[in-house]
Amino acid sequence: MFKKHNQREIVKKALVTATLTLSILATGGVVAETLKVNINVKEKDVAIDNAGTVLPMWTYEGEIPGPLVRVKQGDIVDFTLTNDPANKQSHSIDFHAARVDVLDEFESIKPGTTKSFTFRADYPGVFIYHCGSESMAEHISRGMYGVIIVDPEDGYNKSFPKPDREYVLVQGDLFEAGTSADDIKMGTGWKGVLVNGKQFHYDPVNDPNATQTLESKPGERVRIYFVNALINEAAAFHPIAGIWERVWDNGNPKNVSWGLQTVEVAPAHGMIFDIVSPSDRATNNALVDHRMKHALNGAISVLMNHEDAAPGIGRGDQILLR
Ligand SMILES: [Cu+2]
Repeated sequence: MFKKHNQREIVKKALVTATLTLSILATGGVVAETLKVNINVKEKDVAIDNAGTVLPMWTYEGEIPGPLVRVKQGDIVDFTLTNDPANKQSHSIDFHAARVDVLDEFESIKPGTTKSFTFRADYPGVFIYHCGSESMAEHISRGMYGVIIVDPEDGYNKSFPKPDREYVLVQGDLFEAGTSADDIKMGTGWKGVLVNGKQFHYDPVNDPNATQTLESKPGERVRIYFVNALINEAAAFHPIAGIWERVWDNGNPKNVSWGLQTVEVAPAHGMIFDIVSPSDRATNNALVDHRMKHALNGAISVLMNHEDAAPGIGRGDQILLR
């Protein structure tokens, strides 16, 4: 039924070992693709700040967040999870973009085993995936989360315009090393917020070790795919010195809001935020989780809007900056 078409890498930097097999299925003029995605779970030491401080984390593909998966609405995801034989824990994956059986597809698997399943990405938007194994609080907060973007089958149009730049921002928790699963669940031992795996990842103002910022040219439409992987708390996402031009709840083009300042993003939820900077001058924004204990413990990202913005940043494989 599915005709093998060709092979290419999905977001080459993000998906280290995952490969993507494209198949074309023509049914009544509708073209869907089957995308093969493989993700390996690795328990390993990972740097959680710009100074290179490492902690023992649990990861998808050794990175926090895990590989960015991007498909189009209607595509079939042919997925395989591998729990590395060197791991100690059972792990699993829960794709919020999938409609399946929690007891089947999302079951936990032991080290040295694999689990394969398929699902069709029926709803457009930006979705989290995460580990659902016991204790879910510990597995998520140790880094087991990532993002799947499902681009709408209708593509871009006047009400869902094509962005000039795109960035993925994922917030996750940081706990003291050695915090028990019960304490993590209740928030004891909480230290701060990781943005794409590091505190103040893109904030050289608050962290002299930060080397990256988000960038755009004045007047460009910048689209932020924001996912909140904090286990217990909502994020209050706000662009300091700016206004969200449009916000799409869950990233679905049908759920549009205009001209918002601060938007609550529930735990394990995602939204799309567009910002358009003034076109006649260079400006900077600080994209923050406006809960002060979040912002001041890591959840600030600088967006620089200037003529010298690097042409490749916010495009292609540079929408999730490692
Ligand atoms: Cu896990």
